[in-house]
Amino acid sequence: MREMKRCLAVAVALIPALAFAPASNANQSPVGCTGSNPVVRFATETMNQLDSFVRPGDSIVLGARISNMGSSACDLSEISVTVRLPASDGTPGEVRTLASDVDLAGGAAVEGFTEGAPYVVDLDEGIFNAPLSISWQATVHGGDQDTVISGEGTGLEIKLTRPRTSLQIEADRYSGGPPLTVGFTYSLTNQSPASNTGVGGPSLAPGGTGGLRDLLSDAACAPLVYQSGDQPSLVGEPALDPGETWKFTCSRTFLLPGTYESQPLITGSSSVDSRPWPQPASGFIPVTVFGSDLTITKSHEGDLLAGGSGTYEVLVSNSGSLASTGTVTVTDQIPEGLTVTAISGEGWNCDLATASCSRADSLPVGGSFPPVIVDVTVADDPPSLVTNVATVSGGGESVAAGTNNDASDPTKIRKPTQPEPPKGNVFKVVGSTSLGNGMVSLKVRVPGAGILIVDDAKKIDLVRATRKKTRKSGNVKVVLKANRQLRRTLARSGASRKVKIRVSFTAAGNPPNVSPISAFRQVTFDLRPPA
Ligand SMILES: [Ca+2]
Ligand SMILES: [Ca+2]
Repeated sequence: MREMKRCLAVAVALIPALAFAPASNANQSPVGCTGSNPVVRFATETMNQLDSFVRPGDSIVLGARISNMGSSACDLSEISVTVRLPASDGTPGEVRTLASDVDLAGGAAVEGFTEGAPYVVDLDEGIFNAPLSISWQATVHGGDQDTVISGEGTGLEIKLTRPRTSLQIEADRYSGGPPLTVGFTYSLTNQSPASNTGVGGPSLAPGGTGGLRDLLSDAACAPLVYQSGDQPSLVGEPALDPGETWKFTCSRTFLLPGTYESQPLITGSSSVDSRPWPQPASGFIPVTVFGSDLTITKSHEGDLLAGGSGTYEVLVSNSGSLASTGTVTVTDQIPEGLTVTAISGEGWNCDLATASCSRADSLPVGGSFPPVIVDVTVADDPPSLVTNVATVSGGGESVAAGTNNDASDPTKIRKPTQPEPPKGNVFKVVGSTSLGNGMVSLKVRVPGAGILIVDDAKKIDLVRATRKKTRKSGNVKVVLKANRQLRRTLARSGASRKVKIRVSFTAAGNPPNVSPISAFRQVTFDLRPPA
Protein backbone atom coordinates (compact mmCIF):
# COMPACT_ATOMS: atom_id res chain seq x y z
CA MET A 1 0.00 0.00 0.00
CA ARG A 2 3.05 2.17 0.43
CA GLU A 3 3.34 2.02 -3.37
CA MET A 4 -0.10 3.48 -3.85
CA LYS A 5 0.58 6.27 -1.43
CA ARG A 6 3.80 7.10 -3.21
CA CYS A 7 2.03 7.17 -6.57
CA LEU A 8 -0.67 9.37 -5.20
CA ALA A 9 1.95 11.71 -3.82
CA VAL A 10 3.62 11.88 -7.23
CA ALA A 11 0.31 12.51 -8.94
CA VAL A 12 -0.38 15.37 -6.60
CA ALA A 13 3.06 16.82 -7.06
CA LEU A 14 2.33 17.01 -10.78
CA ILE A 15 -0.78 19.11 -10.21
CA PRO A 16 0.44 22.03 -8.08
CA ALA A 17 -2.72 23.99 -8.83
CA LEU A 18 -4.64 21.63 -6.57
CA ALA A 19 -4.43 22.50 -2.92
CA PHE A 20 -3.28 19.55 -0.86
CA ALA A 21 -2.94 19.93 2.87
CA PRO A 22 -2.92 17.35 5.63
CA ALA A 23 -6.27 17.34 7.32
CA SER A 24 -6.28 18.08 11.01
CA ASN A 25 -8.26 15.91 13.37
CA ALA A 26 -11.52 16.63 15.04
CA ASN A 27 -12.18 20.05 13.59
CA GLN A 28 -13.90 21.60 10.65
CA SER A 29 -11.51 22.03 7.71
CA PRO A 30 -11.73 24.20 5.74
CA VAL A 31 -13.78 26.44 7.94
CA GLY A 32 -17.38 26.54 6.78
CA CYS A 33 -17.31 23.23 4.88
CA THR A 34 -20.37 21.05 5.16
CA GLY A 35 -18.92 17.88 3.63
CA SER A 36 -19.76 15.82 0.60
CA ASN A 37 -18.88 12.30 -0.52
CA PRO A 38 -15.72 11.89 -2.61
CA VAL A 39 -16.13 10.52 -6.12
CA VAL A 40 -14.13 7.30 -6.51
CA ARG A 41 -13.63 5.41 -9.73
CA PHE A 42 -11.02 3.29 -11.45
CA ALA A 43 -8.01 5.09 -12.88
CA THR A 44 -8.17 6.10 -16.54
CA GLU A 45 -5.57 3.48 -17.48
CA THR A 46 -7.67 0.70 -15.94
CA MET A 47 -10.79 2.01 -17.68
CA ASN A 48 -9.00 2.23 -21.03
CA GLN A 49 -7.76 -1.35 -20.69
CA LEU A 50 -11.23 -2.69 -19.97
CA ASP A 51 -12.91 -0.52 -22.54
CA SER A 52 -12.10 -3.18 -25.13
CA PHE A 53 -12.02 -6.97 -24.98
CA VAL A 54 -9.26 -8.69 -23.05
CA ARG A 55 -7.87 -12.20 -23.30
CA PRO A 56 -7.11 -14.79 -20.63
CA GLY A 57 -3.65 -14.06 -19.24
CA ASP A 58 -3.80 -10.30 -19.86
CA SER A 59 -2.57 -8.15 -16.97
CA ILE A 60 -4.95 -5.43 -15.89
CA VAL A 61 -3.30 -2.50 -14.14
CA LEU A 62 -5.36 -1.64 -11.08
CA GLY A 63 -5.56 2.02 -10.13
CA ALA A 64 -8.05 4.47 -8.68
CA ARG A 65 -9.06 8.11 -8.95
CA ILE A 66 -10.30 9.88 -5.84
CA SER A 67 -11.92 13.28 -6.30
CA ASN A 68 -12.89 15.45 -3.32
CA MET A 69 -14.09 18.43 -5.30
CA GLY A 70 -17.66 18.94 -4.12
CA SER A 71 -18.59 22.61 -3.70
CA SER A 72 -18.43 22.41 0.10
CA ALA A 73 -16.04 19.45 0.44
CA CYS A 74 -14.25 19.05 3.76
CA ASP A 75 -10.76 17.62 4.11
CA LEU A 76 -10.65 13.84 4.15
CA SER A 77 -8.14 11.58 5.88
CA GLU A 78 -7.53 7.85 6.28
CA ILE A 79 -9.04 7.23 2.87
CA SER A 80 -8.86 3.58 1.81
CA VAL A 81 -9.84 2.15 -1.56
CA THR A 82 -10.43 -1.55 -2.22
CA VAL A 83 -11.25 -3.45 -5.38
CA ARG A 84 -13.11 -6.72 -5.66
CA LEU A 85 -11.68 -9.06 -8.29
CA PRO A 86 -13.77 -11.74 -9.95
CA ALA A 87 -13.36 -15.37 -8.92
CA SER A 88 -12.53 -17.79 -11.74
CA ASP A 89 -16.23 -18.61 -12.18
CA GLY A 90 -16.98 -14.93 -12.85
CA THR A 91 -18.65 -14.20 -9.48
CA PRO A 92 -17.28 -11.54 -7.08
CA GLY A 93 -14.13 -12.86 -5.39
CA GLU A 94 -10.97 -11.63 -3.66
CA VAL A 95 -10.82 -8.10 -2.23
CA ARG A 96 -7.55 -6.22 -2.80
CA THR A 97 -6.58 -2.92 -1.16
CA LEU A 98 -5.46 -0.28 -3.65
CA ALA A 99 -4.87 2.57 -1.22
CA SER A 100 -4.97 3.13 2.52
CA ASP A 101 -4.41 6.07 4.85
CA VAL A 102 -4.51 8.69 2.09
CA ASP A 103 -5.23 12.33 3.02
CA LEU A 104 -7.01 14.56 0.54
CA ALA A 105 -7.93 18.22 1.08
CA GLY A 106 -11.26 19.63 0.04
CA GLY A 107 -11.07 20.69 -3.61
CA ALA A 108 -8.34 18.17 -4.56
CA ALA A 109 -8.20 15.02 -6.62
CA VAL A 110 -5.58 12.29 -7.07
CA GLU A 111 -5.11 9.42 -9.44
CA GLY A 112 -2.59 6.64 -8.99
CA PHE A 113 -1.69 3.07 -9.72
CA THR A 114 -0.43 0.22 -7.65
CA GLU A 115 2.97 -0.68 -8.95
CA GLY A 116 2.75 -4.34 -7.97
CA ALA A 117 0.35 -7.18 -8.61
CA PRO A 118 -1.93 -6.26 -11.48
CA TYR A 119 -4.94 -8.53 -11.96
CA VAL A 120 -4.14 -11.33 -14.38
CA VAL A 121 -7.31 -12.35 -16.19
CA ASP A 122 -8.04 -15.95 -15.18
CA LEU A 123 -11.62 -17.01 -15.83
CA ASP A 124 -13.02 -20.47 -16.42
CA GLU A 125 -13.76 -21.78 -19.88
CA GLY A 126 -17.23 -20.57 -20.84
CA ILE A 127 -17.00 -17.36 -18.76
CA PHE A 128 -16.90 -14.29 -20.99
CA ASN A 129 -17.94 -11.49 -18.59
CA ALA A 130 -17.02 -10.63 -15.01
CA PRO A 131 -17.47 -7.59 -12.76
CA LEU A 132 -14.71 -5.47 -11.20
CA SER A 133 -16.03 -3.29 -8.38
CA ILE A 134 -14.44 -0.55 -6.29
CA SER A 135 -15.24 0.64 -2.72
CA TRP A 136 -13.92 3.39 -0.46
CA GLN A 137 -13.93 4.57 3.14
CA ALA A 138 -12.79 7.95 4.55
CA THR A 139 -12.76 10.12 7.67
CA VAL A 140 -14.39 13.50 7.04
CA HIS A 141 -13.39 16.59 9.00
CA GLY A 142 -16.68 18.42 8.96
CA GLY A 143 -17.12 19.60 12.53
CA ASP A 144 -16.24 18.98 16.15
CA GLN A 145 -16.70 15.28 15.64
CA ASP A 146 -14.90 13.45 12.78
CA THR A 147 -17.19 11.04 10.98
CA VAL A 148 -16.39 7.95 8.95
CA ILE A 149 -18.18 7.60 5.64
CA SER A 150 -17.97 4.91 2.95
CA GLY A 151 -19.42 4.06 -0.43
CA GLU A 152 -19.14 2.30 -3.77
CA GLY A 153 -17.41 3.70 -6.84
CA THR A 154 -18.34 3.06 -10.44
CA GLY A 155 -17.46 -0.53 -11.32
CA LEU A 156 -16.19 -1.96 -14.60
CA GLU A 157 -16.95 -5.06 -16.62
CA ILE A 158 -14.29 -7.41 -17.93
CA LYS A 159 -15.24 -8.66 -21.38
CA LEU A 160 -13.33 -11.64 -22.68
CA THR A 161 -12.45 -12.96 -26.11
CA ARG A 162 -10.79 -16.33 -26.71
CA PRO A 163 -9.27 -16.56 -30.20
CA ARG A 164 -8.32 -20.15 -30.96
CA THR A 165 -7.42 -22.29 -33.94
CA SER A 166 -6.41 -25.84 -34.58
CA LEU A 167 -3.90 -26.57 -37.33
CA GLN A 168 -3.37 -29.95 -38.94
CA ILE A 169 -0.51 -30.49 -41.33
CA GLU A 170 -0.46 -33.61 -43.47
CA ALA A 171 2.23 -34.72 -45.87
CA ASP A 172 1.66 -37.03 -48.83
CA ARG A 173 4.83 -38.88 -47.72
CA TYR A 174 6.85 -38.64 -44.55
CA SER A 175 10.14 -40.24 -45.58
CA GLY A 176 12.22 -41.36 -48.53
CA GLY A 177 15.59 -40.94 -50.19
CA PRO A 178 16.71 -37.66 -51.74
CA PRO A 179 15.60 -35.85 -53.78
CA LEU A 180 12.30 -36.20 -51.87
CA THR A 181 9.36 -34.11 -53.08
CA VAL A 182 6.63 -33.77 -50.47
CA GLY A 183 3.20 -32.20 -50.85
CA PHE A 184 1.83 -30.66 -47.64
CA THR A 185 -1.80 -29.90 -46.84
CA TYR A 186 -2.59 -27.42 -44.06
CA SER A 187 -6.06 -27.35 -42.49
CA LEU A 188 -6.61 -24.34 -40.25
CA THR A 189 -9.86 -24.29 -38.26
CA ASN A 190 -11.19 -21.36 -36.23
CA GLN A 191 -12.26 -22.96 -32.95
CA SER A 192 -12.90 -19.76 -31.01
CA PRO A 193 -15.85 -20.32 -28.67
CA ALA A 194 -18.85 -18.01 -28.77
CA SER A 195 -19.72 -16.18 -25.57
CA ASN A 196 -22.56 -17.32 -23.31
CA THR A 197 -24.34 -14.04 -23.99
CA GLY A 198 -24.64 -14.84 -27.67
CA VAL A 199 -21.69 -12.80 -28.94
CA GLY A 200 -19.92 -14.82 -31.66
CA GLY A 201 -16.27 -15.82 -31.44
CA PRO A 202 -13.64 -13.69 -33.17
CA SER A 203 -12.74 -14.12 -36.83
CA LEU A 204 -9.16 -14.40 -38.01
CA ALA A 205 -8.45 -11.56 -40.44
CA PRO A 206 -5.59 -12.23 -42.88
CA GLY A 207 -2.57 -9.99 -42.35
CA GLY A 208 -0.04 -11.34 -44.85
CA THR A 209 1.13 -9.46 -47.91
CA GLY A 210 0.34 -12.31 -50.29
CA GLY A 211 -3.29 -11.56 -51.03
CA LEU A 212 -6.69 -11.57 -49.41
CA ARG A 213 -6.37 -15.03 -47.90
CA ASP A 214 -2.74 -14.89 -46.75
CA LEU A 215 -3.08 -15.80 -43.09
CA LEU A 216 -0.71 -18.73 -42.79
CA SER A 217 2.92 -19.19 -43.81
CA ASP A 218 5.54 -21.85 -43.24
CA ALA A 219 9.20 -20.95 -42.93
CA ALA A 220 9.96 -24.50 -44.09
CA CYS A 221 7.77 -24.41 -47.24
CA ALA A 222 6.64 -21.63 -49.56
CA PRO A 223 4.43 -20.46 -51.08
CA LEU A 224 1.33 -21.69 -49.29
CA VAL A 225 -1.52 -21.73 -51.80
CA TYR A 226 -5.08 -21.20 -50.58
CA GLN A 227 -7.40 -23.95 -51.79
CA SER A 228 -10.81 -23.77 -50.14
CA GLY A 229 -12.92 -23.12 -47.08
CA ASP A 230 -13.84 -19.44 -47.00
CA GLN A 231 -17.52 -18.66 -46.64
CA PRO A 232 -18.45 -15.02 -47.20
CA SER A 233 -18.10 -12.98 -44.01
CA LEU A 234 -20.66 -10.46 -42.90
CA VAL A 235 -17.93 -7.83 -42.88
CA GLY A 236 -16.86 -8.05 -46.50
CA GLU A 237 -13.14 -8.88 -46.51
CA PRO A 238 -12.34 -12.61 -46.39
CA ALA A 239 -11.83 -13.92 -42.85
CA LEU A 240 -11.49 -17.30 -41.19
CA ASP A 241 -14.78 -17.16 -39.33
CA PRO A 242 -15.66 -19.35 -36.33
CA GLY A 243 -16.25 -22.92 -37.49
CA GLU A 244 -14.53 -22.45 -40.86
CA THR A 245 -11.61 -24.59 -42.01
CA TRP A 246 -9.32 -23.20 -44.68
CA LYS A 247 -7.08 -25.52 -46.63
CA PHE A 248 -3.71 -24.59 -48.08
CA THR A 249 -1.15 -26.63 -50.00
CA CYS A 250 2.60 -26.39 -50.44
CA SER A 251 5.24 -28.51 -52.14
CA ARG A 252 8.90 -28.82 -51.28
CA THR A 253 11.76 -30.90 -52.63
CA PHE A 254 14.31 -31.94 -50.01
CA LEU A 255 17.80 -32.49 -51.37
CA LEU A 256 19.80 -33.09 -48.22
CA PRO A 257 19.25 -36.06 -45.89
CA GLY A 258 18.01 -35.06 -42.48
CA THR A 259 14.83 -34.42 -40.54
CA TYR A 260 12.64 -31.45 -41.33
CA GLU A 261 9.80 -29.92 -39.35
CA SER A 262 7.11 -27.51 -40.46
CA GLN A 263 7.38 -24.00 -39.00
CA PRO A 264 3.86 -22.61 -39.40
CA LEU A 265 3.10 -19.00 -38.60
CA ILE A 266 -0.30 -17.30 -38.49
CA THR A 267 0.04 -13.81 -39.94
CA GLY A 268 -3.52 -12.63 -39.24
CA SER A 269 -5.18 -10.87 -36.34
CA SER A 270 -8.40 -11.10 -34.38
CA SER A 271 -11.38 -9.22 -35.78
CA VAL A 272 -12.46 -8.36 -32.22
CA ASP A 273 -9.33 -6.77 -30.75
CA SER A 274 -7.03 -6.47 -33.81
CA ARG A 275 -4.27 -8.13 -31.82
CA PRO A 276 -2.13 -10.89 -33.37
CA TRP A 277 -3.77 -14.29 -33.38
CA PRO A 278 -2.29 -16.90 -31.00
CA GLN A 279 0.24 -19.10 -32.75
CA PRO A 280 -0.33 -22.83 -33.24
CA ALA A 281 1.64 -25.15 -30.98
CA SER A 282 4.81 -26.69 -32.37
CA GLY A 283 5.59 -30.36 -32.79
CA PHE A 284 4.27 -31.31 -36.19
CA ILE A 285 5.11 -34.69 -37.72
CA PRO A 286 8.56 -34.34 -39.25
CA VAL A 287 9.65 -35.47 -42.70
CA THR A 288 12.78 -37.61 -42.79
CA VAL A 289 15.00 -37.72 -45.83
CA PHE A 290 16.99 -40.93 -45.61
CA GLY A 291 20.70 -41.14 -46.18
CA SER A 292 24.08 -40.14 -44.88
CA ASP A 293 25.28 -36.62 -45.55
CA LEU A 294 28.98 -36.02 -45.10
CA THR A 295 30.06 -32.46 -44.41
CA ILE A 296 33.49 -31.02 -43.93
CA THR A 297 35.13 -28.12 -42.09
CA LYS A 298 38.67 -26.89 -42.40
CA SER A 299 40.64 -24.58 -40.14
CA HIS A 300 44.13 -23.38 -39.28
CA GLU A 301 45.74 -21.39 -36.50
CA GLY A 302 46.77 -17.79 -37.03
CA ASP A 303 48.51 -16.29 -40.06
CA LEU A 304 51.16 -18.24 -41.91
CA LEU A 305 54.65 -16.82 -42.32
CA ALA A 306 56.50 -16.75 -45.68
CA GLY A 307 59.26 -19.36 -45.49
CA GLY A 308 57.64 -20.89 -42.39
CA SER A 309 55.23 -23.71 -41.77
CA GLY A 310 51.62 -24.22 -40.76
CA THR A 311 48.98 -26.78 -39.83
CA TYR A 312 45.45 -27.29 -41.12
CA GLU A 313 42.78 -29.40 -39.48
CA VAL A 314 40.07 -31.09 -41.54
CA LEU A 315 36.97 -32.45 -39.83
CA VAL A 316 34.43 -34.78 -41.49
CA SER A 317 30.95 -35.05 -39.92
CA ASN A 318 27.68 -36.78 -40.76
CA SER A 319 24.67 -34.45 -40.67
CA GLY A 320 22.37 -36.96 -42.38
CA SER A 321 19.77 -39.38 -41.01
CA LEU A 322 21.65 -42.66 -41.61
CA ALA A 323 25.18 -43.80 -40.76
CA SER A 324 27.68 -43.59 -43.61
CA THR A 325 28.58 -46.73 -45.55
CA GLY A 326 31.70 -47.58 -47.51
CA THR A 327 34.92 -45.69 -48.06
CA VAL A 328 35.17 -42.02 -47.15
CA THR A 329 37.91 -39.98 -48.80
CA VAL A 330 39.22 -36.53 -47.90
CA THR A 331 41.38 -34.63 -50.40
CA ASP A 332 43.19 -31.40 -49.68
CA GLN A 333 43.69 -29.18 -52.71
CA ILE A 334 46.86 -27.44 -51.64
CA PRO A 335 47.10 -23.97 -53.24
CA GLU A 336 50.14 -22.47 -54.90
CA GLY A 337 52.55 -21.17 -52.27
CA LEU A 338 52.07 -24.09 -49.89
CA THR A 339 53.66 -27.56 -49.91
CA VAL A 340 52.34 -30.50 -47.91
CA THR A 341 54.96 -32.07 -45.69
CA ALA A 342 52.76 -34.48 -43.73
CA ILE A 343 49.15 -35.63 -43.64
CA SER A 344 47.72 -37.96 -41.03
CA GLY A 345 44.79 -38.65 -38.75
CA GLU A 346 43.74 -41.32 -36.27
CA GLY A 347 42.16 -44.19 -38.20
CA TRP A 348 42.85 -42.60 -41.59
CA ASN A 349 45.04 -44.11 -44.36
CA CYS A 350 46.80 -41.13 -45.87
CA ASP A 351 48.84 -40.54 -49.01
CA LEU A 352 51.20 -37.57 -49.00
CA ALA A 353 51.62 -37.44 -52.80
CA THR A 354 47.91 -36.83 -53.41
CA ALA A 355 47.29 -35.08 -50.05
CA SER A 356 44.37 -37.41 -49.40
CA CYS A 357 43.17 -39.79 -46.70
CA SER A 358 40.60 -42.60 -46.71
CA ARG A 359 38.88 -44.88 -44.26
CA ALA A 360 36.20 -47.55 -44.56
CA ASP A 361 34.48 -47.54 -41.17
CA SER A 362 30.96 -46.18 -40.72
CA LEU A 363 30.31 -42.68 -39.33
CA PRO A 364 27.16 -42.52 -37.17
CA VAL A 365 24.56 -39.78 -37.50
CA GLY A 366 25.78 -36.58 -35.84
CA GLY A 367 29.29 -37.94 -35.38
CA SER A 368 32.69 -36.79 -36.62
CA PHE A 369 35.80 -38.78 -37.56
CA PRO A 370 39.05 -37.87 -35.78
CA PRO A 371 40.49 -34.84 -37.63
CA VAL A 372 42.94 -35.07 -40.49
CA ILE A 373 46.01 -32.95 -39.76
CA VAL A 374 47.79 -31.41 -42.75
CA ASP A 375 51.25 -29.90 -42.20
CA VAL A 376 52.47 -27.45 -44.83
CA THR A 377 55.53 -25.33 -45.53
CA VAL A 378 55.17 -21.88 -47.02
CA ALA A 379 57.15 -20.68 -50.06
CA ASP A 380 59.62 -17.83 -49.60
CA ASP A 381 57.60 -15.50 -51.81
CA PRO A 382 53.98 -16.73 -51.59
CA PRO A 383 50.77 -14.81 -52.38
CA SER A 384 49.50 -12.75 -49.44
CA LEU A 385 46.28 -14.75 -49.32
CA VAL A 386 45.74 -18.40 -50.26
CA THR A 387 42.60 -20.48 -50.08
CA ASN A 388 42.98 -24.09 -49.12
CA VAL A 389 40.01 -26.23 -50.15
CA ALA A 390 39.29 -29.70 -48.77
CA THR A 391 36.74 -32.09 -50.24
CA VAL A 392 35.04 -35.16 -48.82
CA SER A 393 33.48 -37.91 -50.93
CA GLY A 394 32.04 -41.40 -50.55
CA GLY A 395 30.26 -42.68 -47.45
CA GLY A 396 27.26 -43.86 -49.45
CA GLU A 397 25.66 -40.43 -49.67
CA SER A 398 23.34 -39.60 -52.56
CA VAL A 399 24.30 -37.26 -55.38
CA ALA A 400 21.89 -34.68 -53.98
CA ALA A 401 23.73 -34.73 -50.65
CA GLY A 402 27.01 -33.84 -52.33
CA THR A 403 26.38 -30.10 -52.52
CA ASN A 404 28.04 -29.45 -49.14
CA ASN A 405 31.20 -31.51 -49.53
CA ASP A 406 33.76 -28.68 -49.85
CA ALA A 407 35.32 -26.50 -47.19
CA SER A 408 37.42 -23.42 -47.99
CA ASP A 409 39.89 -21.98 -45.55
CA PRO A 410 41.25 -18.59 -46.66
CA THR A 411 44.65 -18.03 -45.05
CA LYS A 412 46.67 -14.82 -44.80
CA ILE A 413 50.41 -15.15 -45.30
CA ARG A 414 52.71 -12.61 -43.72
CA LYS A 415 56.24 -11.72 -44.85
CA PRO A 416 58.85 -12.06 -42.05
CA THR A 417 59.61 -8.33 -42.44
CA GLN A 418 56.01 -7.50 -41.49
CA PRO A 419 55.44 -7.04 -37.76
CA GLU A 420 53.85 -9.94 -35.98
CA PRO A 421 50.35 -9.15 -34.74
CA PRO A 422 50.01 -9.21 -30.96
CA LYS A 423 49.36 -12.66 -29.58
CA GLY A 424 45.73 -12.85 -28.59
CA ASN A 425 44.22 -15.00 -25.93
CA VAL A 426 44.01 -18.57 -27.12
CA PHE A 427 40.26 -18.37 -26.47
CA LYS A 428 38.77 -16.76 -29.53
CA VAL A 429 35.72 -16.79 -31.77
CA VAL A 430 37.17 -17.80 -35.12
CA GLY A 431 34.14 -17.27 -37.36
CA SER A 432 30.47 -17.75 -37.97
CA THR A 433 28.45 -18.91 -40.97
CA SER A 434 24.70 -18.78 -41.51
CA LEU A 435 23.46 -22.29 -42.36
CA GLY A 436 19.97 -20.99 -43.25
CA ASN A 437 16.85 -22.41 -41.61
CA GLY A 438 17.50 -20.25 -38.53
CA MET A 439 20.84 -21.87 -37.74
CA VAL A 440 24.35 -20.47 -37.49
CA SER A 441 27.58 -22.44 -37.35
CA LEU A 442 30.12 -20.93 -34.96
CA LYS A 443 33.76 -21.86 -34.81
CA VAL A 444 35.50 -21.18 -31.49
CA ARG A 445 39.08 -21.79 -30.43
CA VAL A 446 39.26 -23.06 -26.86
CA PRO A 447 42.38 -23.25 -24.69
CA GLY A 448 41.62 -26.69 -23.27
CA ALA A 449 39.06 -28.94 -21.63
CA GLY A 450 36.01 -27.19 -20.25
CA ILE A 451 32.48 -26.01 -20.96
CA LEU A 452 31.60 -23.66 -23.78
CA ILE A 453 28.29 -21.80 -23.48
CA VAL A 454 26.82 -19.66 -26.25
CA ASP A 455 23.71 -17.51 -25.70
CA ASP A 456 22.25 -14.05 -26.32
CA ALA A 457 24.51 -11.21 -25.20
CA LYS A 458 21.53 -8.94 -24.68
CA LYS A 459 18.56 -9.43 -22.40
CA ILE A 460 16.10 -10.16 -25.20
CA ASP A 461 16.01 -13.90 -25.77
CA LEU A 462 16.46 -14.74 -29.46
CA VAL A 463 18.88 -17.65 -29.49
CA ARG A 464 18.61 -21.01 -27.78
CA ALA A 465 21.39 -21.40 -25.23
CA THR A 466 23.92 -23.94 -26.49
CA ARG A 467 26.42 -25.84 -24.34
CA LYS A 468 29.37 -27.88 -25.46
CA LYS A 469 31.94 -29.85 -23.54
CA THR A 470 35.48 -29.57 -24.86
CA ARG A 471 38.15 -32.16 -24.22
CA LYS A 472 41.31 -30.36 -25.35
CA SER A 473 42.59 -27.16 -26.91
CA GLY A 474 41.66 -26.49 -30.52
CA ASN A 475 38.77 -25.41 -32.69
CA VAL A 476 35.26 -26.57 -31.89
CA LYS A 477 32.11 -26.09 -33.89
CA VAL A 478 28.83 -25.07 -32.26
CA VAL A 479 25.52 -24.85 -34.11
CA LEU A 480 23.26 -22.05 -32.81
CA LYS A 481 19.51 -22.18 -33.31
CA ALA A 482 17.09 -19.28 -33.47
CA ASN A 483 14.32 -19.63 -30.92
CA ARG A 484 10.64 -19.37 -31.78
CA GLN A 485 10.45 -15.62 -31.38
CA LEU A 486 13.39 -14.97 -33.70
CA ARG A 487 12.02 -17.49 -36.20
CA ARG A 488 8.78 -15.55 -36.30
CA THR A 489 10.63 -12.29 -36.85
CA LEU A 490 12.65 -13.85 -39.66
CA ALA A 491 9.55 -15.35 -41.27
CA ARG A 492 7.65 -12.07 -41.05
CA SER A 493 10.44 -9.91 -42.46
CA GLY A 494 11.77 -12.40 -44.99
CA ALA A 495 15.18 -10.86 -44.23
CA SER A 496 18.19 -11.85 -42.15
CA ARG A 497 18.84 -10.52 -38.67
CA LYS A 498 22.03 -9.80 -36.77
CA VAL A 499 22.14 -10.95 -33.15
CA LYS A 500 24.83 -10.21 -30.61
CA ILE A 501 25.90 -13.36 -28.81
CA ARG A 502 28.12 -14.06 -25.85
CA VAL A 503 30.53 -16.98 -26.01
CA SER A 504 31.78 -18.05 -22.59
CA PHE A 505 34.34 -20.68 -21.70
CA THR A 506 34.85 -22.21 -18.26
CA ALA A 507 38.02 -24.27 -18.03
CA ALA A 508 37.65 -27.68 -16.41
CA GLY A 509 38.89 -27.68 -12.84
CA ASN A 510 38.44 -23.93 -12.39
CA PRO A 511 37.37 -23.13 -8.84
CA PRO A 512 33.73 -21.90 -8.78
CA ASN A 513 34.76 -18.34 -7.89
CA VAL A 514 36.76 -17.92 -11.12
CA SER A 515 34.48 -16.38 -13.72
CA PRO A 516 34.46 -17.73 -17.27
CA ILE A 517 36.24 -15.91 -20.10
CA SER A 518 33.84 -14.37 -22.62
CA ALA A 519 33.83 -12.98 -26.11
CA PHE A 520 31.05 -11.19 -28.01
CA ARG A 521 30.19 -11.40 -31.64
CA GLN A 522 27.45 -10.38 -34.07
CA VAL A 523 26.11 -13.34 -36.01
CA THR A 524 23.57 -13.35 -38.82
CA PHE A 525 20.47 -15.57 -38.71
CA ASP A 526 18.54 -16.33 -41.84
CA LEU A 527 15.73 -18.73 -42.73
CA ARG A 528 16.76 -18.88 -46.36
CA PRO A 529 19.45 -21.36 -47.32
CA PRO A 530 22.93 -19.77 -47.68
CA ALA A 531 23.71 -18.40 -51.15
CA1 LIG B 1 -15.18 -16.54 -44.03
CA1 LIG C 1 27.26 -34.03 -48.14
